[in-house]
Amino acid sequence: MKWEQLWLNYNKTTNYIDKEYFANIYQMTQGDIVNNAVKELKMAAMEMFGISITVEKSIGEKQGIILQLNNDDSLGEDGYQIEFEGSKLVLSAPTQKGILYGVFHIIRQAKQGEPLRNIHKKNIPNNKYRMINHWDDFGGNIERGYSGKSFFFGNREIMVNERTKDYARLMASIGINQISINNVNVREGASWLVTKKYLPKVKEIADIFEGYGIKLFLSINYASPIDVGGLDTADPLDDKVINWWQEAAKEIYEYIPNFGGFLVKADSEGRPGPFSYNRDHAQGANMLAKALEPFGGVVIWRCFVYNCRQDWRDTKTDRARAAYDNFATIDGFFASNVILQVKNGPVDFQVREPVSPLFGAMKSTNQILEVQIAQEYTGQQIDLCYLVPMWKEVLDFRTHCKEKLDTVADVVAGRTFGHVKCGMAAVTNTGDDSNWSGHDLAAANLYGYGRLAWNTSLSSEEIAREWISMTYNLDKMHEDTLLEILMGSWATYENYTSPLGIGWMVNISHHYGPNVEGYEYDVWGTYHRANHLAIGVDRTSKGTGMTQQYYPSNTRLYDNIDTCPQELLLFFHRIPYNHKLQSGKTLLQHIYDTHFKGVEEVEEMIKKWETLNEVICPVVYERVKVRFDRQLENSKNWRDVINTYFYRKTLIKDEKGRHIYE
Ligand code: GCV
Repeated sequence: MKWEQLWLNYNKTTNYIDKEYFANIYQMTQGDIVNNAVKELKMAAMEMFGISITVEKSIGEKQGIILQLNNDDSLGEDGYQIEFEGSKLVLSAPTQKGILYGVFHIIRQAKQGEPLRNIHKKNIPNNKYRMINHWDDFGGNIERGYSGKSFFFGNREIMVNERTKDYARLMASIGINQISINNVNVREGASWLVTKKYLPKVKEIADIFEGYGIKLFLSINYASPIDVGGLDTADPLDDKVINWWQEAAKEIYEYIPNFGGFLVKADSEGRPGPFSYNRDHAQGANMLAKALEPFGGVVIWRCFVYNCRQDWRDTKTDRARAAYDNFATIDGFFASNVILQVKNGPVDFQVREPVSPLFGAMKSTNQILEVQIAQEYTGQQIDLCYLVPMWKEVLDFRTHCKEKLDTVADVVAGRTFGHVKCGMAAVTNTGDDSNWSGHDLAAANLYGYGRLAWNTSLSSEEIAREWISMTYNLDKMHEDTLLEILMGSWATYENYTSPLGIGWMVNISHHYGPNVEGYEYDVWGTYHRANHLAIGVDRTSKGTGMTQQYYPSNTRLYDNIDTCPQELLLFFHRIPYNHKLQSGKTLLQHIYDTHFKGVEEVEEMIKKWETLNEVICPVVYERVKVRFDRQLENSKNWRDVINTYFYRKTLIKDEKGRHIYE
């Protein structure tokens, strides 16, 4: 199957002021990564300017780009510096990786038509870990995948080909430096990936990744000592188990010396874990950490641990409390090469959630923020939902764990508590579709995640604009149109789906389309408890107490119905339909209005897209158009299901007299 090059499609650029720099490369350091960096420059120079680059190993007279190592430790492992010296642009870094990132920066600058002299001198990523998680199954399907099948696995075989390389290039170009290739739900024989049955082939992927500065991780099955090793236990304190993992780690590093480590989903949604042996998660994680430690590996341990066999009649257990309840009390007990991976919200990647109270709560534990690029609950890459604004809100959230440097961005960058193993991870939206992400515009989320993980102070708009100009050749007016489409899309999606942070009104299992009571009487702990008078779960100090998991000023903010941000009102409070919001509207009228508005906004988006008909290539234009048509149908369905549901519950009519089905 053919695949596209996304933002690395270096189409012709005319009149670029600094193109002469691309004529000569002075490559002062050799190695796989820097050689790949030079290949990128060659490709870009040829495709953008028709220039065939000359590469020399010593610095000559002609205008050009110098690539060299430096000793500037302040740049860290991945940072770089770009300076001008006479007719030369000097790109230097302490590592080859830094040079690779700098090269992609130069190409980005040129592709956007920006003069090279505007490049900032030093560029150091905010986050040390900028990770991608694949939920690719060994059989080739992708859990929550909406863009085809896996390009790593098919039929329990590992695939390594040109696409693997193009993928590594794409990821490196946006600064990704760690990738876990298999699903955290380790099944279909994927437990065996850590054994010599598959390691030679995993190594082939790891080698390609390494050439682009990326470390490979594997998701592991906590019960592997039983399922693979034939032991009778996976108890982390059992010597046989400890030994089994130590031997497994040794073998992995014999094949892949640069192996990153393990990603672990334990005691979650049916996955095995230390709870089965009455051990806590620190004991569970530390055992693996010890096995990896001699080789420099890390354990990334997910905090998505909750009771998924709840009784809907039980109003005491609150799933939103679970991650904090399970982990905050064991802060300080984790080994230094364990990193806890925390989902952005306390529940599960809904279109609107508060920030997880675990951020800022664990002062002595490395933390990674996990977001979901795959649009499981946000339209499944059929509906458009540009997610960078959501991630920005999460990163900018002030935890109040300290007076200063207390945002989530500070915590996961290590600025708050001085953690060194931390950063961001994201569940990817890629598959083997020719455009990688199903919806062409969903590639903005993939691109945006990488750029944001590198530099959390970039704005959503800057990132969107950059992605547009890297991907399409549009004039300013059309670029603005596409920007507007992207920038409004999260709010639009939120408008026509579940209101004010209540979440979950989706069809069960596959999670697309409305089903208001789909999860209501089920076991997953995701209840809205609507009756004819009110809706919502009281999570305040008077209710489940979940608000008390935040630092006091946030507890107060959320506890008080008058100060609680409106968009989270139904997450934290149980509210009667006639409650007046700050806008002066009743809750019910707000629900009706946003749902009518959401559909109108989709219609607007489509009109805007249609103005791009002549300027976007026909294949892409049509692909997106087809998805927009489906989105319109979906939004109408949501509007009508939600409005009808609440009308039937309350028998209160829409003030504006619009049509609501009875
Ligand atoms: C990989 C949600 C998804 C699951 C996913 C899980 C997780 O529950 O629906 O498909 O499993 O999150 O993050 O582990």
